[in-house]
Amino acid sequence: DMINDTSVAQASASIALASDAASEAVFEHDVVRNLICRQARYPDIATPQDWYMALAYTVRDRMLARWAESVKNYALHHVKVACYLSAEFLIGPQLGCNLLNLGLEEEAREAMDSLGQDLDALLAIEEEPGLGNGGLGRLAACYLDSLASLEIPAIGYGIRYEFGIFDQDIVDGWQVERTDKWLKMGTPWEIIRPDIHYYVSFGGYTRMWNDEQGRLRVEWVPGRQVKGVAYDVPVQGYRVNTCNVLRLWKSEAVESFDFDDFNAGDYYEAVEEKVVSETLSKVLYPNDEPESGKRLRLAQQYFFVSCALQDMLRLMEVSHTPVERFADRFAAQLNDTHPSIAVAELMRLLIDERLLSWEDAWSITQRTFAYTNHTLLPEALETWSLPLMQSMLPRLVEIIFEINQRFLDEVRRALPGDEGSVARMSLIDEQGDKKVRMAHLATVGSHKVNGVAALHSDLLKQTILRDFAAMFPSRFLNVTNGVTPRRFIMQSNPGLARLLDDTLGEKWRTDLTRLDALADHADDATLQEAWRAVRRENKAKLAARIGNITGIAVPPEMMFDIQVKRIHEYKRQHLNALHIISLYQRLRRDPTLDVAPRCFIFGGKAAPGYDMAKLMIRLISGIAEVVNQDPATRDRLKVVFYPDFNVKNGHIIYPAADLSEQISTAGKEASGTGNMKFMMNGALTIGTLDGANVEIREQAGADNFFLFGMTAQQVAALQQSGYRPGHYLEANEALREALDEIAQGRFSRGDKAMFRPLLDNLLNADPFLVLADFADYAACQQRVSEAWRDEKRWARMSIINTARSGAFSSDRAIKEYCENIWQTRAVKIDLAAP
Ligand code: AZC
Repeated sequence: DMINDTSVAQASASIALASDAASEAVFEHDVVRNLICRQARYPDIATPQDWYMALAYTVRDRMLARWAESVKNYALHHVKVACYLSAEFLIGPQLGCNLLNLGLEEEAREAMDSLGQDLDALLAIEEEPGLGNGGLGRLAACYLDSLASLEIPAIGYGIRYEFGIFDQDIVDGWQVERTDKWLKMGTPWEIIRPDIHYYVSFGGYTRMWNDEQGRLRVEWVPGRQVKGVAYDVPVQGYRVNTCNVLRLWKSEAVESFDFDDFNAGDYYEAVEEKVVSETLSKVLYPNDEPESGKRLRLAQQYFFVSCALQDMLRLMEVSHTPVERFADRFAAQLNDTHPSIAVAELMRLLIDERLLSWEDAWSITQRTFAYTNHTLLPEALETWSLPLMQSMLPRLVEIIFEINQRFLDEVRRALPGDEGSVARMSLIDEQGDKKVRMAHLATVGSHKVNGVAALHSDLLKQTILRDFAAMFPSRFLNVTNGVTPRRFIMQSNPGLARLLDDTLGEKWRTDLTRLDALADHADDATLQEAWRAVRRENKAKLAARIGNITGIAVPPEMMFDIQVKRIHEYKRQHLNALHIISLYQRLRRDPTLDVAPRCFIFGGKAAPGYDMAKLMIRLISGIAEVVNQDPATRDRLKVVFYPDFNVKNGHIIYPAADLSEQISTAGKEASGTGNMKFMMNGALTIGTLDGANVEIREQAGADNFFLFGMTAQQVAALQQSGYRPGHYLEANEALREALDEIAQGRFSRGDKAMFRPLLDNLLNADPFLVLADFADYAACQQRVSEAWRDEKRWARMSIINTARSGAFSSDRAIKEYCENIWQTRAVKIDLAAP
């Protein structure tokens, strides 16, 4: 009723708006109130963790009022909602970005100050939810930030892993994994919704029957069921009232398990089933490429996707919208193939449970889904063994078969007699053990398919999805990745943000392309001096942190040359390492050698089962151990392996980089997003023509980018013609010496066997052409050294890199998704003043 409605709106607005400049006292009061009412502590005995929680709840309250208002508006206006389906959301620490987006940072700082607490210290104790591996998961988080900031109705759907990506320790130079404990102290950022839950079936069999209307129906009689419960994380837009939601599913055992119906056998087996149910959302698979055949991984994928789709159908129901209009109300993006079983699951829900015809269901499905591919690496393309899938998801396999049959009929009509194309495009790989090709399922079930950088999208059409691109050319497009400037400039580099405000005004904060105007001032001596001052401070901060963590003293005047990302052969950390060794050798030989003093910083996790990547970490540690204590090079060369690279550590690392290493073998890195974070913060890039590097160089200008290496075409041609790493070894003495020094045990405390696998691999196979690109890389690094000597030139190049980074805002990317794929529009959320 009216009176009630008004009072609710007023209450909500007053909670949300309690953060006006005039209400610092209210904020402070709310913190103390939360300290008592949520932590049951008075200020005099509260721990820093208590204060953190009290502050976080105070911030959260203001978001929840906005969230309630956003939800009400979406429902009221029957708007289309973008649903981002992703097995990973690497959202990073929450308090700082929520304060920033709400515009509450100063207020919070002052309030905590008068309570005798230091805001920065409280920010530092937050454990980040590591619900992702790397680029793909972090991209999903940047996109949620942009969606909310652009006021687009959106829901992120994923998994609430109890254990996220492991924490990394370095012990004796080796990576040691420790389980992540992000939930140990509880998290203030989630709202549990026990009322929002769904049942997900596994195993069993299907049977056909005729219903009362004489329709032939299929029933899936599952072997067991799992319950998915919604855990909601609010996603606050920047300086707008929009607050969207990230809905993560936690698996639980169903309350009442009927042994007879489910043939569970006996009591103990049933108990075991319960344990298995709760295992589903227990842990994130720590690989940045799929681990084949892992039953639990497939179960996780189906689990969260089924919960998400059931949730979307429920939202249709509560807003009294007929299911036929599903695709008008939802756009669902498949973040890689991990959620691609959604294509078959939506068909199942529409046909078996909502009784739609195949044709109607298929039309809805194709109009709803779109698929983003994130990799061309053949070993990373997800397939599932058909027998495994049949035993776990029998009904879904039937539907996949039907999709395939109808699709291949279409192929045969288009390409009569071309059974080669039929076999290549089939959703089932029939060679050897039969497998379901998830990328094919995603492509066939979507109306749009995109790659994540221009080069990658082109290669996608030329290689793994070539037949599909030929048959459905208008289905394919590119959306180059982007990153959020809120977290990666404003939050993590406040000094730069202030300088940008002073130079350009504040409009760049909501329209990053405005940074462009900075280029006009690139030679301005005053700006250059201020620019250098900001960078010096950022570097001093990182140097201090490195000192604390590793004990290595790094002078902030050195060039900070940084490579942080997952450790992988295709990313070629070992190319960087070989160059450092050869530089070290040159410096020892000629102590007067005129090269820029440099600190090489590495960070990144290796998949626990990826021995070669772990050996690469050991090599870098070994080089650091030798180089850092050699008096001959002490002031000129430092090497650091920064342990446990994650979002939080990224905040201090990106703003301190002079040089960003983006040196993957051309054609292998789909986009990269770290490259963009570095660029925004004023680092220059040394890189190959790979992924988004190509566009970064276009934007920055060739003069402001250090390019080296083979092109993707040259890489393909060389590999085709029979690559011989030995050939490059013979031609390059520095390279021979570097490899030889490793072989002699120089970086393994005399152990000549330790790096044998790495050396053998480079000498005999070198699948990522490290040796072929070495000479050009070393020459390019020489140019970097020379450029560094000219302070003014370097400052100019740095300023121009930031100036041209506007194109790499995730706001730009999200606008492209909205316009070209989702057809979703912004909805303004107003808060009635109390
Ligand atoms: C990554 C790609 O390797 C990277 O190039 C890209 O920038 C990023 O996705 C976002 O598009 N892929 C992954 O991280 N993949 C997984 C499974 O983690």
